Amino acid sequence: MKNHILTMGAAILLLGGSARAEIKVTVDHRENSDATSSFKFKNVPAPAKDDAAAKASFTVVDGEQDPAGGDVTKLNDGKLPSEEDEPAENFFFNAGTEGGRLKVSFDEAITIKQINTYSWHPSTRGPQVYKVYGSDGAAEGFNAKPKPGTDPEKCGWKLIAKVDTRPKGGENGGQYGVSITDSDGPVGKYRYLLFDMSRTETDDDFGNTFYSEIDVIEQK
Ligand SMILES: [Ca+2]
Ligand SMILES: [Ca+2]
Repeated sequence: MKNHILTMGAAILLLGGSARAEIKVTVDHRENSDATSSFKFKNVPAPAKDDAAAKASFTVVDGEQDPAGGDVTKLNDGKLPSEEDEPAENFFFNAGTEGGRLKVSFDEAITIKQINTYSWHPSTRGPQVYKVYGSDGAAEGFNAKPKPGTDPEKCGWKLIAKVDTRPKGGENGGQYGVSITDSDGPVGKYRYLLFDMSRTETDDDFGNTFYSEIDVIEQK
């Protein structure tokens, strides 16, 4: 009990003096009835065409692409699906699989201001569940392609954010926009990003999210 009280005291002190930078995950959602191909949200910027991700290369590090969907270039082509169920305009991991890992590589380390991810589907493939890591690739023992079972944080990657946009109840379809920022400046300076994506449910085979675009906005 004594320990517990001490811990609480320390936590309050930390909060009291918090001018510390903090990663912020902003989630926005539009119901199917309200969503349009422009992906306009109240609190998350609309997808961009000329962001830093447009010139980056996207590769699947682990998992299988669903052949019914588009390939990874759908994530940075600046194009968006025009309707709620348009597999060819989205990238998603294969039906019946747990998800997978995607790497985004830039030519050199860039200062990242925002990481924004967008998805659209009428039901359980709408919400986004992922962790995103960053790396400059310089750490000793850096693993550029960590497979499942390998914790990226143990091989040169830093956890940037955990994202889970699944609603607590009710309908989970629609359009989702996520924006990862920092309360006090850039998100970080990274050459590589790693997305560890999970399916949203296991009730059926169709829980892997329809990702329409991933934007990385550089701090100029
Ligand atoms: Ca883009
Ligand atoms: Ca796209």
